[in-house]
Amino acid sequence: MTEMLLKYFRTKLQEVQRERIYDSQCPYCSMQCKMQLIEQTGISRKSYVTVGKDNPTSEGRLCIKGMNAHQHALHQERIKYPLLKVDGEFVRISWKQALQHIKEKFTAIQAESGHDAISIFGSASITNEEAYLLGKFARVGLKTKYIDYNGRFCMSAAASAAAQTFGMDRGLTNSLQEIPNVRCIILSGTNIAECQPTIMPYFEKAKENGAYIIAIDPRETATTKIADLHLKVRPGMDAALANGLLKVIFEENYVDEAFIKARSKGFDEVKAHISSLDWDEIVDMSGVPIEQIRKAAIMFGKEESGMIFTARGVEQQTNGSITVRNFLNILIATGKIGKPNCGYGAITGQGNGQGAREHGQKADQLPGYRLIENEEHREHIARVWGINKEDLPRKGVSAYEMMEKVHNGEIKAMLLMCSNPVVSAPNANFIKEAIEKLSFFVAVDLFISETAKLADLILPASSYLEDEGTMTNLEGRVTLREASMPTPGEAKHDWQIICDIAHVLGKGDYFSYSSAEEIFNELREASRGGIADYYGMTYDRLRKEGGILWPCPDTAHPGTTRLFEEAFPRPDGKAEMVAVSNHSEVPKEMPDERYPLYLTSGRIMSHYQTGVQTRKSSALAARNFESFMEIHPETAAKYRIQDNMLTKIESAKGSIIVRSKWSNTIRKDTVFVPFHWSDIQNVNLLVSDQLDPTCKMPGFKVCAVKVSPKA
Ligand SMILES: Nc1nc2c(c(=O)[nH]1)N[C@H]1C(S)=C(S)[C@@H](COP(=O)(O)OP(=O)(O)OC[C@H]3O[C@@H](n4cnc5c(=O)[nH]c(N)nc54)[C@H](O)[C@@H]3O)O[C@H]1N2
Ligand SMILES: Nc1nc2c(c(=O)[nH]1)N[C@H]1C(S)=C(S)[C@@H](COP(=O)(O)OP(=O)(O)OC[C@H]3O[C@@H](n4cnc5c(=O)[nH]c(N)nc54)[C@H](O)[C@@H]3O)O[C@H]1N2
Ligand code: SF4
Ligand SMILES: [Mo]
Repeated sequence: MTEMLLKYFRTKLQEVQRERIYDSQCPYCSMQCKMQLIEQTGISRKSYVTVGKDNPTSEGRLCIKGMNAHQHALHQERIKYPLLKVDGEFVRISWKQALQHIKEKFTAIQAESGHDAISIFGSASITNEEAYLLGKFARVGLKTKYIDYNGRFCMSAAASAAAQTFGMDRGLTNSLQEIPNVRCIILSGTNIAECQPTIMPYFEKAKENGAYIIAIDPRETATTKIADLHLKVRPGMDAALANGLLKVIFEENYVDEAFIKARSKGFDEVKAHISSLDWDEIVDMSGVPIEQIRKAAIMFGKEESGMIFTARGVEQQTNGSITVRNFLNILIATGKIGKPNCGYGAITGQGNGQGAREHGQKADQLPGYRLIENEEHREHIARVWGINKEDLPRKGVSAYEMMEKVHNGEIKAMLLMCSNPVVSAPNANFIKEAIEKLSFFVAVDLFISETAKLADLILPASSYLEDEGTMTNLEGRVTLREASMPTPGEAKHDWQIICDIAHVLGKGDYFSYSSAEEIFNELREASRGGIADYYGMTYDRLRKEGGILWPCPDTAHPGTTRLFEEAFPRPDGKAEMVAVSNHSEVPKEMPDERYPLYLTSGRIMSHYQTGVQTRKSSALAARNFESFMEIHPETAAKYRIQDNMLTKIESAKGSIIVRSKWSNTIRKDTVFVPFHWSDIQNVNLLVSDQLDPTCKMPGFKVCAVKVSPKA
């Protein structure tokens, strides 16, 4: 008996001590912090803890989201089997049945309505290999021109601005290591303290070194608190504010004549345009006092080095791309680009926000940042894919426009991978209506999201702990996410799902990969010679070197840390300045008598995007379990809204109900609501359908609303 008991306890003790470590990278933001999940098997249960791992970008740090990410990945509500909707209920089916069903539906729809009747909606949260494969699957597997992705709602304005001005779009033109040495930093419409928290030490070090930091945001945030000067811009008016900054820079002669002459064009037109602008209009439109504009411009102009960072506050506007170009005008005029400690950063959003916009998920793109309408580019990709150039579809339309085509019946089926547009797309009522009209809708997700709920078929995908592949972080550094945890139930990797569908559609020969690395090796060839050239990278190198910054054209190339030192990648080697009107493409729906306030939207530290993942994480959900509306007490008093009160917010498109939160530091004409909650709290029920004409970014950050106590 004693012997048996001893044996029992000995075995149990061994169980307690059993520990497994899984390497991965955080599934959330563009910092792509490296991490390890430690699994300890106890007597009756397993316990988990996530710790950071050293790497050149986050240097071992993690934020609260990363530390708790495993809670959603290991959540019991993960989908584990394909689910088919039968009489309004989801029932478990086998993969064989699911794939057969897709084959029948896709084949019938294309036979009746043509190749373009099927669309693909992708994501910047999947790996480079998967983003690449999804683009290939659209063009080769389905032969449809209709593919676009959630990155359209995220990075498209900054991407098109940098491509136009510099000839190349890589989020950061410099490495993060330079930030501590920058003398003056402008942070416009970026809340890094809550959205990329592990980047903060770079900026804190700059401050310790004496840098002057200027923040531009209609409200106070954890980021504006580190600034020496906070310009509380009127929502949507950054273009006018940047014109004001340029006006001071010209008037005080902080221009770098030699740089302008040698490295840019368009300067004279910009200078003439700026001198024609009236100060009263700039101050009136931007809502920022002239003394503050002067102070900011002088500080930026006089320092020997400076960097400008923008994020969605500036970019998610109906004039987002031209506004970013106006901030780039400031860099060029002062010669603060292509030099040490000088440059631009569009702070990337999603984990693979950078890589996913380089390899062909965008309606007009092919891998390596090639263009689908460029004959040479088509030829290169057709060769790599082993098809005729003529068989490559032409360019399609942007994400929101695709939804319009779904709504009007032109597009009849959709394969959605890793996005939740019912909550994240503007004009959410319309989006839901559109999706409900699809005759066949397949969603690939980890959970039954608000959008997946509308699907005819849901396919279970694997998470960041399970799915190996590369992710390109906010620096433009390609990193290898090692992930090896077994997938739950019958879940598969996104790339495997794409290959399986291609096989049943008879296109298996083009999609016969047995690992993510094999796909990467094809991607390297496809990107070779393109702007985003990954050819010189291998999994081995990425492992050994802790990531490589593109372009990296050959295997001996070390990668590129600072861009534009010699020339800009445009035909004449010069950056292109452009004159920007204060009025260009401002939103049609501005506050008026009926809807007197500006509504802007964004993020808080503890939740991610539409919240499907973070709301499943108990530690994160506990911090913020419902949405809210930030409002100035004086404004609140005007509309009889007390603190902590359920409030109705209405726009021309719809209405929502959230709790009020008084804040003395937000502009009095503006309210703010995060977009992490759905249904009655879904802020996108209010947002209009107006798009930036250049990049088709929706104007998420400006909407005219009225507020009242909930009846
Ligand atoms: N915690 C958290 N982190 C995230 C995410 C998340 O959901 N949660 N998402 C990730 C993704 S995909 C993205 S894109 C990034 C987004 O990162 P950010 O762009 O930094 O985040 P947002 O909160 O959307 O907007 C930034 C700021 O813009 C301000 N703003 C609003 N309107 C204007 C305006 O007209 N002009 C100016 N200058 N500022 C304005 C808002 O008040 C807000 O503080 O974050 C990434 N990281
Ligand atoms: N009002 C307003 N709206 C906005 C914004 C804003 O600031 N204001 N920001 C916009 C921005 S910047 C962005 S990026 C978008 C984001 O919008 P979405 O992409 O729609 O948001 P997510 O919540 O990230 O949705 C990701 C979905 O994919 C699932 N998922 C996660 N990992 C995987 C995976 O590996 N494979 C698969 N197949 N599925 C997975 C998740 O469970 C979730 O359902 O929202 C945009 N919408
Ligand atoms: S959310 Fe971003 S900053 Fe936080 S741990 Fe994840 S990758 Fe790092
Ligand atoms: Mo984003």
